[in-house]
Amino acid sequence: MDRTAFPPGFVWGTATASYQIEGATVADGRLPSIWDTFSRRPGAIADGSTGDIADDHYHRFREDVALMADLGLDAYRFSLAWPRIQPDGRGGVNRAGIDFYRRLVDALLEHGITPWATLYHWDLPQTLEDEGGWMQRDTASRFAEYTALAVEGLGDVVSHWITLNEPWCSAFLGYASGHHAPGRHEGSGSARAAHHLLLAHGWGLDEIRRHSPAATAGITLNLYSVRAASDSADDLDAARRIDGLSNRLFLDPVLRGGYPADVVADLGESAWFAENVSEQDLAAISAPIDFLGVNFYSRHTVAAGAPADHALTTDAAGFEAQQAAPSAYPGSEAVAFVGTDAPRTQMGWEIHPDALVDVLEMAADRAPGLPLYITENGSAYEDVVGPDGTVDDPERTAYLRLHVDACSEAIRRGLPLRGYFAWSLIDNFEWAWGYTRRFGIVHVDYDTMRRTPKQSGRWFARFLGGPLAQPAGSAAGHG
Ligand code: PNW
Repeated sequence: MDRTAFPPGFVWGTATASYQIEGATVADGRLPSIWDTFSRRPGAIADGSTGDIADDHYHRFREDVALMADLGLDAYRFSLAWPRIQPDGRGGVNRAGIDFYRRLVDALLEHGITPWATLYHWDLPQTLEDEGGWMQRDTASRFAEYTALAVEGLGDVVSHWITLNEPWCSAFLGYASGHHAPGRHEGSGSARAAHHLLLAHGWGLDEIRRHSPAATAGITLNLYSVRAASDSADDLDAARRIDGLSNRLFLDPVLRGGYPADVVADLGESAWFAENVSEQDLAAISAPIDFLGVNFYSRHTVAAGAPADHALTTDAAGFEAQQAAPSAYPGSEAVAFVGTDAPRTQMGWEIHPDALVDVLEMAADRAPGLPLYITENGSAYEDVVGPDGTVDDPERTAYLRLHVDACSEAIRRGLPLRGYFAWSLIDNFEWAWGYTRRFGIVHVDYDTMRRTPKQSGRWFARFLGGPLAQPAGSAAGHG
C-alpha cells in the first residue's frame, strides 16, 4: 500500500516538540521553562540529561526541513516555545522568538510543507510555575495572552493551530505522579490543573479566532482504548475509572460541554468543580473546533484490586524515582494495569493497532463529522547503528505500517480521519527518559549531530513517494 490508497488531500506529516529538539535554551532572550528546571532535579531524568542542546534544531532547522522534503511530507507539526515568545510568561512579545519560528515556517513553505503549530507542548515559563503554574486559574489567562502574541506574530504564515498537546500528561504526570515537569504531587487536586488547562484551550482558541479568523484550529488529546481484564463488576468499574480519567475527563468538556460527573466524583473533586467551574467556563472549553488531534500509542487493560502500575513503569529498566512515585490516576489507585501477551515497544507499551480505530470512534461518537487527525503515533526501539550510519529498524517500520493500515480501516468504516503525523521526525529528548529512548524515523548521532534516515524513514518516504525513496545516490545527502 502507498498513499494513493488514501483519499486525495489526506495529510501526511511528522511531529516534534520544541523542548525535545531545539536546544539553544538561552539563545535570543529565551528564559527557563519548567522542563529546564525539572530536568536538573536529581533522579528526574533517566540519564540525567537536559534539553540544553537536544538536536540543536534551533541552529539546524534548515537541514531538518530539507529532510522533511526528502521524505515527501505534506505537513510538519512542531511546537512553539512559550519562553521564547514571552520569556517570563507576561508582557510584550520577544521579537527574536517570533523571528526564529518565522525562519522555520518560511523554510517549510519554500518546500511546500504546511506548518501545524502547537502552542503548548509542556514548556511553561518557569516564572508562571513559581506563581503556582497550572494549579492557578490565572495561568489560563496568561496562556490566552501568549496565544494572542503568537498568532499576531505568525498568523499570516501559519494557518493550522493546536492549542494544547495532551493536557492529561500536563495535569497528571506534571501535578499528580510528578513524572513530568513541574514534578509536583498534588493528588486529586491535579484535576484542577486539568480544568485550568482546558480553560487555556478555550480562551486560547478565542484569541486564535480573533487574530486569525480564517485559521484552522483544534486541540490534541492522548486517547487510550481501555478494557477490563474480565467481565467482573469490579474490573468493569476499574475500566470505567481509567477510561474516565484518560479520555472522558477531556473529551466530554471539549466536545459535549460538561465534565463527566462520575470521574469528578472518583477524584473527590465534586465540590470544587461545582464551585469553580462556571457555565461560561464550559462554553469557552466547548467552543467549536475545526478538528480534534488524537495522539495514539497504546491500549490499557485494567483490573480491580492491585496498586496502579503506571504505563511508564512497565519497562523493566524503569528507574527508582518512578517506582516510588504517586499514581497518575488519583482517586483510582486501586486499579492494576494488566499486561497481555501483545508485543510491546521499548517503552513497554503494548502494540494494538485496532485500538487506533477504537479511539477515533470514541471521538466521533461525541462529535459526528468533526475532522480527526492522528497528530502523533510512533514507537521507541533500541536502535543498532550500522557501519554506514544507517539504522535497520524493522520493528519501527512494522509499527508504522500496522498503524497506517489501521488509519485506512478507520476511513473504510466512515470515520472522518483526515491525516496522520508520525512521532517523530528525529530522535529527541524523550522527557523523563532523556536520550535513552529513540522515536525518530531519522537517527541522530548526538556526538556529531548528524541526521541519517532510518529504514523506517525510507519506508515512509517510499509510501509517500518522496525523493528519498529514489534509487540510492539520487537523493540529496544531509549532515
Ligand atoms: C507523548 N504516558 O508523550 C508526547 O506528546 C511526546 O512529546 C512524546 O515524546 C511521545 O508521546 C512519546 O512518549 C507521552 O506515560 C508521554 O502515558 C508519556 C505518556 C503518554 C504520552
